[in-house]
Amino acid sequence: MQVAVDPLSGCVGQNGAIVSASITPETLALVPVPAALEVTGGTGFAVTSATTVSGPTDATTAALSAIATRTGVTPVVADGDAALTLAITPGGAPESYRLEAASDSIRIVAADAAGLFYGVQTLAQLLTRTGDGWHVPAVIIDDAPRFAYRGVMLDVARHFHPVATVKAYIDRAASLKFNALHLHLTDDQGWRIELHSRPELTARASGTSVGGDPGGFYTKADYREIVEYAASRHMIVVPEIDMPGHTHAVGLAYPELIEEPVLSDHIHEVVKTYGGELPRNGTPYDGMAVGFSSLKIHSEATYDFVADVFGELAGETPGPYLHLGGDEALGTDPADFAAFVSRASAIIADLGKTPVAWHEAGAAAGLHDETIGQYWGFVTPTDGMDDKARAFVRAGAQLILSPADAIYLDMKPDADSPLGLVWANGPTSVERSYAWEPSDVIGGITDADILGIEAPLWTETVATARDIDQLAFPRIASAAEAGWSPATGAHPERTWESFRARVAGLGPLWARMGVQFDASSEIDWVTE
Ligand code: TNX
Repeated sequence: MQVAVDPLSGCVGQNGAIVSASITPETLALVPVPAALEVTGGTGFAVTSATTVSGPTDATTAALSAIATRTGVTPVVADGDAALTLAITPGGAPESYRLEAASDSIRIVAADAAGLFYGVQTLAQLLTRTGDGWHVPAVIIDDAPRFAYRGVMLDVARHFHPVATVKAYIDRAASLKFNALHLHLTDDQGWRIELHSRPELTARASGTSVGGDPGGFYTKADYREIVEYAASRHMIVVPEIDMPGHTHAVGLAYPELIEEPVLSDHIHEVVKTYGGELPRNGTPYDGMAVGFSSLKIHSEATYDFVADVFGELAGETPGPYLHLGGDEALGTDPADFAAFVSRASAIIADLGKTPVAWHEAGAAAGLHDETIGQYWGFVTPTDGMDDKARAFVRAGAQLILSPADAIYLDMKPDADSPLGLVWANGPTSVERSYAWEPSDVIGGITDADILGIEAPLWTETVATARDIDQLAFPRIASAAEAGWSPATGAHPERTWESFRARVAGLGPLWARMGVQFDASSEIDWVTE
């Protein structure tokens, strides 16, 4: 880890605040970079324990917590006039806000509660130590997201992660203005969500994780707690029940629903490389192979199961999306796969929810036309994956982009990393995680066709909260900027050099938040 100088090395003004003369957008640790940022010059604002704050209760609480986390200083809540005022004025773009910081006041005005929350996150990134005090430089920021959907995905099936870890990940993601938590709740290795309609799933299929590690599952109360915690940070939860492949665990509970495993060359190869046993029906699978399991496509009992599972989940999920998986169903005949995802997507739509599916489902002619496609191919598509993605758009729906060789947080950041995989052109450096432009990935697709972006973290090698931090940070910041900030080429700070400098300045905030980030040698980290 390299230690760099304080980027705010301007002169100290009267009240201990820094004169902004030396401040440029690159010296501010703002990620994702705001749509518009003006450094107005003059002294900034000094934050002390006498600073007064007023505004809506939720936003005030978020501001006090953000300021206290960053500085250890807790300002005073005031009614009416205050130095830091937070307000909602409806009418602007969803999630947008304006932040004005001057020597005597800071004002954040937002279009809605989410926008106000994001303005507060920006404020937390602006806070900088000046000697013994804390300072916000004099700036005017006008900010709004490029994409409506900005997601992170956590795979809690390959390794189970407890509620506390999920909440910590929500806090981390929300601080970077992500607004969706996709939970990959089921896979060959385990079923992680309690459902009263299908009690055997958690009773029989939740006990283990990859490598024989302990399993676990979320009770209904746990899931509610996650959903509510996410909502308090302006994030929706997108639950995924992966089907018709990735369903070995279903067979431990309901063997009548599952085909015999298809043991392809790939499966034998994975067993040879990583060890472990070949999958066997009736026995928990704790290896890392994919694509061997399938639900029985021609059994009506399968669709009763699908209706039970999504029906119960729909009632507990306030967000609009239910994810049906559909990836890597290599053990399912293609025509059967198409028939299955068509019916499963219709079941979800009939529940009043919008289906989401991995891009493979785009090949199915009968897929429900509202289904959102999630693209996981490479930045430069291979094997016709872009054609499958385009099919969702042709049907009138949108795409979530998760190009694996840029945004898969489970790829090794460098060859020496003990954590992570490399199959997606890995290792994926911080620079490569930044160097992609959403509108360039799928030919013929424009911003209007893109619902947003999502950074998945698969957890074959990820067993602890620290592992999550190590793989996600700092590369998650690249994903945040791709989802929120203007396109590369449409904003002067959307360059690797600027990003690299801004992320460097986030080190102290992340440290205060308890993020155990990878102190990548690609970044000249700022320390306090
Ligand atoms: C591919 S890409 C998967 C997951 C694995 C991941 C590991 C996609 C939709 N599925 O099943 O966990 O690779 O990187």
